[in-house]
Amino acid sequence: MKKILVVGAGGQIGSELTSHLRKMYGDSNVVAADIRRNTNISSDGPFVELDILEAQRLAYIVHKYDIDTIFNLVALLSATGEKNPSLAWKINMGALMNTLEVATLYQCAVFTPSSIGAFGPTTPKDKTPQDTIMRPTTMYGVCKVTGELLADYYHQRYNIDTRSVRFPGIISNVTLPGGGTTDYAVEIYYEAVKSGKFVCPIPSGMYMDMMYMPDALDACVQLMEADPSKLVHRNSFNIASMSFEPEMIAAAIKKRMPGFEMTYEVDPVKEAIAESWPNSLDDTCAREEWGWCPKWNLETMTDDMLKVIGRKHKEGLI
Ligand code: AKB
Repeated sequence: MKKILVVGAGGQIGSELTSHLRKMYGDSNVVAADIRRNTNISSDGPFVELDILEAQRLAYIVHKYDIDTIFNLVALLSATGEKNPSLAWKINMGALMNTLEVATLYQCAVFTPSSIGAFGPTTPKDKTPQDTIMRPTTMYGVCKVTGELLADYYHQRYNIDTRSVRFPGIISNVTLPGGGTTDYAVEIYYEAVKSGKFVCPIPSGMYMDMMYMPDALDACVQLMEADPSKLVHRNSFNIASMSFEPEMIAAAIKKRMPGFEMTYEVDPVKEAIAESWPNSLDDTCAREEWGWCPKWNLETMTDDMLKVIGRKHKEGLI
């Protein structure tokens, strides 16, 4: 990767991935693109306004900046997708198709994330294997499975270097997620710091895979830098670092903030989505094929999240 374009750079993953890549590859070599200007990512490197559904503008930007790698992070997430399935299909698939077409024109490598949402209720729930039943029941999941197949198709048919991971819920402290089923695992830290209380939309006992942002960023870079001859799979790899249910994250916070209290007001849409997803993934293939090895767990992540969000709160930033 020498000249990188991050599309959807203003989002939860995009904003941190852009800074991470700029530190590794140089500010001027990482172009951030988003539908609207975002001061966090436009101040220390090139920024372009881009609606990814405009394929010609995407092609113009790739050509202008001599891009060799595109990270496509544009997506409507699972809960929002269920509110407006046709819009989710239009944006999620439109973004990917345009990325793949432009990548074919300019011979770019492409990273586009899949998700635990690619699985469904008939998938084995625990230690979900890499290659298994994928019959999702959400529009988000339908887009993710279609996306995996499309990215593999462009690799086989046009020799485009497409690679991807199935992200779990990503927990971070820079940009808030929006519209996901796993968002509660971010919101709980903010509410703990701001009010000492949290109303959880996910029922007790509902396990989902989660990951701290630094591990997610490492996964993106490590996979895109991996030796292609070692990759048996491409689109997309199971990756995992921790799996927990709401009581466990609440207990980790309570250990550090004894006054913290969590109650439940379950959101039936999120409950149904979470119920259809795996409890935990088996990431053996990612470990064997490109050396995936997460560093964070629930305890170390909770220490860091409360420290960073606590500091932001003291400074009046949240
Ligand atoms: C969501 O909850 O929709 C996302 C995901 C797991 O892909 N965070």
